[in-house]
Amino acid sequence: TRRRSILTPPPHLLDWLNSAEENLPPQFLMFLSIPVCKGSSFRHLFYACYVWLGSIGSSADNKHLKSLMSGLSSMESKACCRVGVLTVTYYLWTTFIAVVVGILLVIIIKPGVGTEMDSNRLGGGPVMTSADALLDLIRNMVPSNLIEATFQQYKTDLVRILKVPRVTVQPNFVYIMPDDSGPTGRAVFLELTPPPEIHYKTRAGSSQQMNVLGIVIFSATMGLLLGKIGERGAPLVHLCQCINECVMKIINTAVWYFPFGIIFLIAGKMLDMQDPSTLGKKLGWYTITVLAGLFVHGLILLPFFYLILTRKNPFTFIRGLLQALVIALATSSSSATLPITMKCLLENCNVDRQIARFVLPVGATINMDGTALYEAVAAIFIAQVNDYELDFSQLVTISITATAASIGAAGIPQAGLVTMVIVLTSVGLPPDDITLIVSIDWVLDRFRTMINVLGDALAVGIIGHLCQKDFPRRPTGKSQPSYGT
Ligand code: DAS
Repeated sequence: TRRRSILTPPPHLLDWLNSAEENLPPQFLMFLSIPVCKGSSFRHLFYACYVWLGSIGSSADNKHLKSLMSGLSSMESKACCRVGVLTVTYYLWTTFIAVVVGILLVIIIKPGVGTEMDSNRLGGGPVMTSADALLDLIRNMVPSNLIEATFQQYKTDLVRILKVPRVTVQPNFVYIMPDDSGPTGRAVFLELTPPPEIHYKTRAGSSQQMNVLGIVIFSATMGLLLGKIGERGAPLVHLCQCINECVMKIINTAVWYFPFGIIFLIAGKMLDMQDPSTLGKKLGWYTITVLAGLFVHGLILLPFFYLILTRKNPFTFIRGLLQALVIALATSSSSATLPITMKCLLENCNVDRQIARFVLPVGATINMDGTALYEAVAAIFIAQVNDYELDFSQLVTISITATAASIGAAGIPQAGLVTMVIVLTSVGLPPDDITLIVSIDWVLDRFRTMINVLGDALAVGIIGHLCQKDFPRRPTGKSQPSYGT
């Protein structure tokens, strides 16, 4: 029998978790799993942070967070911490290397130099030093006490609306005690991510979730503990539907006008140039620089790391990932590709299920080598177009903010273009200069998404190989997986 790890919940709770995991939201699993873990506070914290990271990455697809959960809870505690620390270290290291590759290439190729942009565009505003930018980045990561005040207000409102004696606010959850009977009372969880939802057990025992407003209005039909409004809530329902219609109308109209807006933004930038005809040529060199960087990092450096660390042929492993790479190229979304990547790893690359379910969801969240490289190149390209000299400290700032921005980018199309604002503002460049590169971004996004997916998958192969000895023996006598034979 396998020695129970301190992170493994008691068997009956683990069974309940596995049975409930199909219906419950990932944050609930994290919320519930922390109290059942024993052991040192560090392990608690590590476990919670790790699962939280996975939940961000997998919230688009709950089942991957649940696979992360079951991968975690079935691992020995030492293995769990070793794999987790290795994973985060490897991801940060490869992302930083990608940024350095991008910076070196854009400095050597100089795609944006010689555009003679109207140089007085950058002056006038307050000069932001690199230190300011970095401190600003850290300050913005720390939630302001506004959130705390909001939580407090929320608690007061909830106690009033739901007519319950007590409400406990957790990050992302509000734990509502329907009566003062303590934890044995019928717990109702309120998820704070909009629209706020309530998770509860109906009399039939199945777990349901509905928008708070929906429940308060329809509670008569749901027989819930909340106040009874029923038909009297019909006007409010109609109002919500009208508001929803208006919002959709506004969004659809705005989407129709986006292409025209982009054209005029680009035209405005070209008018700032002494010789607008150079923009096309510069964009061509910029595209070559990004693609060269992605090629060097994705098909030379990452396979080299794989070869050095596992002593196996990396291209055999990559061949097993072709389906996932094609999907990444087609969809420009590493989150949408996640299930295919998992399937390729398990079926073609024969990696261990526990490792794949442990490493991949977090990689889809925090590991975007292609995006980090692209943001560093784009920021320096924009500086070159503006004839704006960057000193060494600003290059260091770009490497740090590009790494941070790639961690914050979602696995959806053109997310990297959005988070690039962080990088540009950190070195005093005008964020609206993104329009210089927006026309070519939809192409480059596909290739950087491929490298993001490739980086995550190779990490599974490498970490699985390095932590092979940590895995509990397979009771069925199945041979241990071989990584990328
Ligand atoms: N499209 C993003 C992804 O899915 C990458 C990016 O926008 O930079 O990984």
